[in-house]
Amino acid sequence: KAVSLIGVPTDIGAGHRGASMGPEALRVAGLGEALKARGVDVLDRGNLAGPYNPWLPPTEGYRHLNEVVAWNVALRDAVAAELEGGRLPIVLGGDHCLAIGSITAVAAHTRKTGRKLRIIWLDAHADFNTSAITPTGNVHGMPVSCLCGIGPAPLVEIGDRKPVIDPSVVRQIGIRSVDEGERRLVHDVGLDIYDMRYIDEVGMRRVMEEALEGVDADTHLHVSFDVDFLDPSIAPGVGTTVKGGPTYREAQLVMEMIADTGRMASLDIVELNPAFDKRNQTARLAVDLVESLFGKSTLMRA
Ligand code: DIR
Ligand code: MN
Ligand code: MN
Ligand code: MN
Repeated sequence: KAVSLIGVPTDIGAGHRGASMGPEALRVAGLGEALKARGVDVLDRGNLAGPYNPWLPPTEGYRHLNEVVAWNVALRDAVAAELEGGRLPIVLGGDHCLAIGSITAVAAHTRKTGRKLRIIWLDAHADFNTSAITPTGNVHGMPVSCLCGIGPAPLVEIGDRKPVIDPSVVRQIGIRSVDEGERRLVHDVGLDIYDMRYIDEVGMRRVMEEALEGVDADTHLHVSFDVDFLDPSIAPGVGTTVKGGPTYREAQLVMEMIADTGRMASLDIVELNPAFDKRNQTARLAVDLVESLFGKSTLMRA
């Protein structure tokens, strides 16, 4: 198994500064070493470059749209190159607007190779806002809608096809914060959302069985891991904490069940914000969970 780490040090789409320090925090927490210890061939490609965050108010419903586009074009090309070379890209964010570039490359790759795409979106938020309904103008609240073809031209036309994906390939897990207009939109689009209430009612095991249903040998599984998915009591190092998230054990089960499919072929780790963290504990937790994503388990599996 060969992976490439791609650092994307920006907070261009976020509402707080500091996610730009995420890539280094993950390295300091030992992400590369942990994967190597699992027998993974790890190449750290270093960090991509892009525009500085000008920290401006929204214009026409978006903050820093041009800069968001520039970072995502760079990431799209970097992820495409890794997939082309047969390596699994791990995007070290950076805020979640970066999923636009990452998944654009992944979707194009699956079309070229004739594989089915499934996206597991781990998040407290649905990230399905538009300029008309966003309460903030922050593009990290819009990547899923943009990928589904709802958004500004330079973002919805970033791929070889518009829309980049169909909403039916997405499964969102851990959701507990959806904005007013966003609630209507995800309902109309029919987005498959396993919110915290559903997780409470049926349990994480069944949620993951449902979310992974139909994943087979022809599936490219992309995991977009927004660290604010986790309960803030164990993961304080994010800009937008929302109480009532998955516990440590629930999160481990998510990762373990994804690993069991053997189909994960690309991964984003986003929204880690060391400015809100304590002794890098959230980055270390993220590394712990990524080890499980790559097959770490207590006992040998039958
Ligand atoms: C909020 C916060 N829904 C917004 N979004 C996210 O600004 O659109 N926080 N993604 O991480
Ligand atoms: Mn491939
Ligand atoms: Mn989030
Ligand atoms: Mn997110």
